[in-house]
Amino acid sequence: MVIKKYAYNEIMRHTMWYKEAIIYQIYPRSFCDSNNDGIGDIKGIISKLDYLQELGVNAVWLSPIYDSPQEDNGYDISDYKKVYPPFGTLEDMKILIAEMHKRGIKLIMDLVVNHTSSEHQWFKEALLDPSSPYRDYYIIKKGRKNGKKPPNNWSGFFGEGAWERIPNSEDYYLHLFAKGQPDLNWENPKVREEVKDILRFWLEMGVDGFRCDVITLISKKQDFKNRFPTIALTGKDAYVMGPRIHEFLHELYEDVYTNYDAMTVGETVMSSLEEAKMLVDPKRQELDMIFNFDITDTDNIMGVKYLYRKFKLQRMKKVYRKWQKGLDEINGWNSLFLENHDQRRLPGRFNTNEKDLREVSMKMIASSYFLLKGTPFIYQGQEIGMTNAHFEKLEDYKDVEIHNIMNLRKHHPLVKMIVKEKVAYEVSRDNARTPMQWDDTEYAGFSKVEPWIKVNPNKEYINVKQSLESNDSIFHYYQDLINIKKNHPVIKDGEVIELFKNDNKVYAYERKNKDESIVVITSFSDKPIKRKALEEFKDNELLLCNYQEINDIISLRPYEARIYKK
Ligand code: ISL
Ligand code: CA
Repeated sequence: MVIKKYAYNEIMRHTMWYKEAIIYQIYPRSFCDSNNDGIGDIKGIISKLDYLQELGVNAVWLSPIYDSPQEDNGYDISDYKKVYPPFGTLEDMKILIAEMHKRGIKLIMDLVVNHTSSEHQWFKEALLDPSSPYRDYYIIKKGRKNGKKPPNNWSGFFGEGAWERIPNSEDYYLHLFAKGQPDLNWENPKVREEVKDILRFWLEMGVDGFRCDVITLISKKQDFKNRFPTIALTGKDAYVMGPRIHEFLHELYEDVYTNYDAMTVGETVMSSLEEAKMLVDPKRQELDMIFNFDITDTDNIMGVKYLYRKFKLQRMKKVYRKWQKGLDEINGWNSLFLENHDQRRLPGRFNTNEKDLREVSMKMIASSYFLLKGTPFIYQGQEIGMTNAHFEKLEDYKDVEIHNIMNLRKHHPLVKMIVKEKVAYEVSRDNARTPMQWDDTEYAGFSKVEPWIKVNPNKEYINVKQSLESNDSIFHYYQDLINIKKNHPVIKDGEVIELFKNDNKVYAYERKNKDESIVVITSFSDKPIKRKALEEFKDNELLLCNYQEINDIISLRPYEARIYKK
């Protein structure tokens, strides 16, 4: 839908629908396979829209469906205006959008424009002919020592150097991710025009917004000098939050987003709160929301997921406190998430339980983040408590990232010492990418043939069919949380007041405005605990609890969660 172009200071360009959104993330390769070739597809998604409607979500973030050689499962795009054929066609996308809109569900596309695939026509032309105008679409520099060494010492995200030599030349191209993902040169105005053209193409088709992949990496310091070597990501001070990031984002906003009722959420790898505030300050018109990873880094060291550290609830509380308050100060909006396609699954993480207390602890952790201020996200399978894959053989893992890291371990004793094999498996992104478990049949109802990645054998008892049948399933608990969010405006705009602040086991908060107050109490303890202060709630209405009933007001059973209306 095209709406009128708003003036610069009219920040109501948006209906700000994203503040009412509950967003479900779909990883298309693993969601539902309609034609039984082992790979999920768009028609498969269409067949499950009623399920999403039943859950109650009103927006979907769809991981990339564009044409791609799939070196990084679609985060390597070879044609932005074509659908990856095994996923379907543009016609299927139009049907998907129409069917979603019919059900009151908006569609947010993944926008991957820090890099393209090396199979993109632009890159092919750039390599074929050094005088091609496409050469300047990428970051191509002469190597040192007549091309024997890369232009500088930067390293990328998948455990490799960030440069790849162009065959038969002294030149190298920059790739912060896999070799097949050359970085685009945003300094070139033509590249920015191409991006705008892609955005308009999809907005005209009716999509409602974009999740902007690694958007904080698009501007690079232009000196391309060596940087101080670090264990991971040498050069990050030159390529994270580069000098022109704000200018580039505002340019997209001005030239494209102002014409549509679209929202943007940026994946802001490694940006500080101060930087994030600039990105989402509505007055600056850059992004509407960002994904920050401080919460998912509470169980690792320095943001390196292979360096596991024991989870402490206080650390998590501190992060929530910091971001809830921080963004409020500038009227910015938070995103709330615990899982996505790059993260390990929740059961067993953050002190929760993967075994007998899985259900109750999943409901607890759901309550802990869902009703904070911001837009909650649910990653496919999270709503039924899907778990890590626990594959024992490397060959069962498919992600380029884990294969790179295991390869590095083979050749570098230091990496081998630092990254434990078991940890590498536990944090592998494939844990989130096993087929969605629809039922307990051989391939979990995802497909009738063997899927591209193995099904988790626990589909026997963790699956959608069972979750829909059982009244007290995790699915129904999410449904209840969604209803609370929808029916109580205080969850959208109320203040966030932290309770039990110094408690090492209980995370609790109140959402409060002039009309109402809702209190969320969650115990991260796997043992029963008593808290006298709970006495205060004895006359309050209990909106939701992850146990049948409350016998003793001051006793919290393992992982108990309560939501009161005050
Ligand atoms: O997944 C990570 C580490 O295991 C992250 O560092 C991740 O690479 C980073 O958050 C960027 O992620 C995004 O861009 C990547 C893609 O592989 C991820 O799937 C995507 O979410 C490159 O496009
Ligand atoms: Ca298929």
